[in-house]
Amino acid sequence: MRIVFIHPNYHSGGAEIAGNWPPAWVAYLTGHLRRAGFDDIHFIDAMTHHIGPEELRARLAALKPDVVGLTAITPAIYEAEEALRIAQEVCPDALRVLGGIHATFMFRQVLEEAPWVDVIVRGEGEEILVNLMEAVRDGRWPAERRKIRGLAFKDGEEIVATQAASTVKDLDAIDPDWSILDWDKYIYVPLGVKVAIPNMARGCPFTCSFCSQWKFWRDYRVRDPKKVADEIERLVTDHGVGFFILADEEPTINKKKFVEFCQELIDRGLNKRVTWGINTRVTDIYRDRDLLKFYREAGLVHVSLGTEAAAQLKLDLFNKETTVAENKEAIRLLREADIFTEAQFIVGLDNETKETLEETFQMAWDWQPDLANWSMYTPWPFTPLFQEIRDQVEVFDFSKYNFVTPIMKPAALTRGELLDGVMKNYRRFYMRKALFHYPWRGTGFRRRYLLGCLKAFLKAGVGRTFYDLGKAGYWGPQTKGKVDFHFDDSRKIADAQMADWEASADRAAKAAERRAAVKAQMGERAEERRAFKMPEVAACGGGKQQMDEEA
Ligand code: B12
Ligand code: SF4
Repeated sequence: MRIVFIHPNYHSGGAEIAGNWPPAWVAYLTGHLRRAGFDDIHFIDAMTHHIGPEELRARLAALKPDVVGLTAITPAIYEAEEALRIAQEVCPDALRVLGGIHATFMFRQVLEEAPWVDVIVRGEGEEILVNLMEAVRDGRWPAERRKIRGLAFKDGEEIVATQAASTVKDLDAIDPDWSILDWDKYIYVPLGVKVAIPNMARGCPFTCSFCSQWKFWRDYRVRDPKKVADEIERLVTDHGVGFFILADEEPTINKKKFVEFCQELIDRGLNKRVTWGINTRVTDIYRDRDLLKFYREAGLVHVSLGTEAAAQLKLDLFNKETTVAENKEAIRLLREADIFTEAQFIVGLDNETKETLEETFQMAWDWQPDLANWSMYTPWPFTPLFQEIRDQVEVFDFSKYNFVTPIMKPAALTRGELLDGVMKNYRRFYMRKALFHYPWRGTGFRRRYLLGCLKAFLKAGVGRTFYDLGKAGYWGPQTKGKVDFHFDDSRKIADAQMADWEASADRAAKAAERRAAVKAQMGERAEERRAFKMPEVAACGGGKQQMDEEA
């Protein structure tokens, strides 16, 4: 049985500017399928290779798959649907499968707008896909499809969602097959080396209101650090990987496992062969203040922090459970340990003004991270914050839900002014860094890395791919009144999806209760922390944040 995975050809000028990134989902699903005896698996990375419809058609015609599987984050959904439509034309007998975060939550919308999608896998793919493929192989599909957990499909006019599958409890049973990828293209521009995105932990115990990740992965689980180190060793030795980022939402929350992982890299000498980065929370950083140099020794060179908002007001709205003072302190601690810091800001809510945008710049400059990002608030329809502000959402063209397009229009700004304000922040921040900081910071790795980051920014700036500026027609402040984001106004929320939301209002209320409970818990922890240091710190997720082994 031949399975062909396709990563959709979607692009938006944000994180992509740092290079071509290997799609981890393909490696993780392929590894699990191979273990279950499926070994005729192929992969087309239409994103990295910019493969358009005609070439995709030709590739599928040549491969003659029995199953075609696509992934989609929200902005890539139409590209993924289109690729499956092409598959329907070229290989009509192949089963068309869609997975990933968007279809997991928006399956009603997707099945209504793209009825040629045969089946949606909801949630983590490894176990559900194996069950599905076994049913297909053994001739039990479609007769037994209602018995397989974690699926959604159309049965006549009825949209059926089978019982949700549990999360993958034994993460150590997952053994990704990274050899499915064609490695030459996956280069991290700042360092000029091959890059990978392994996954050590899944889930996040926090519940930030703008974020969909904690809902997607549900319970927090960590792999055996030795097994993750084995994976890194294979990536370095077999595929020449020189840099990786952990795909995890929260790799550090289980401090014990994270420390074990670092120790393992050091013991195996991998810290001399590969450097790496993580996204994590501010609170974990100063919980681990005495360990940061050890993390650096293990090869951790880049930490991206969800500082999220300069104003405490926004931090509270986002349910982020951190304070502005904590953000500044975390960055200082990382700098001291010689780890690069990237501060992430979310802008573009209803109450954004020129002044609040300016504040974020002043904060960024005051904190002095090495890199700063201003992301546009994007109202993922499956998040609690969306439920609260949904009457203000006018744009349902999901292809623009990409952190770089202003989906929301602030009351006091046009979308063009918002984009212009963000660009002004980028220009000032990176001009000053380029002139006064990057060229003069050390002579070794640090300087090379910072200049490499600058190179990535410049390349994207010159190519006008940065922030999709070329597509929107932004050429500087003088054009802010003329930018056009080309929203497709015909895109609306499907009736079925709308009905589902109404029904989920009740569930949202329960989630709010849960958030309140977590917040109360955080308050207690903050109390503990206050008792031993940093009296200015209010509520946070630090202190004794480390989770139980069993959790
Ligand atoms: C690495 C990464 C990237 C890489 C992409 C690498 C790549 N080629 O895939 C880079 C840096 C390029 C990137 C860019 C962007 N990203 Co990104 N990225 C991530 C990150 C950190 C990890 C993704 C990952 O590999 N996870 C691990 C794998 C194993 O999980 P997974 O992909 O979800 O797959 C599992 C399931 O979803 C399911 N599954 C997935 N696909 C399929 C398919 C089938 C057939 C089946 C059966 C199952 C299945 O099974 C898998 C295994 O369990 C996530 C955040 C996170 N921690 O997940 C954000 C994230 C995915 N990114 C996001 C966004 C918005 C973007 C950008 C639009 C931002 C920007 N403008 O730069 C761009 C879009 C790029 C593009 N052209 O598509 C959002 C998506 C939110 C949403 N609701 O859609 C996320 C969740 C971040 C966030 N905080 O919200 N990103
Ligand atoms: S800590 Fe990060 S991953 Fe977790 S809920 Fe908040 S934003 Fe999402």
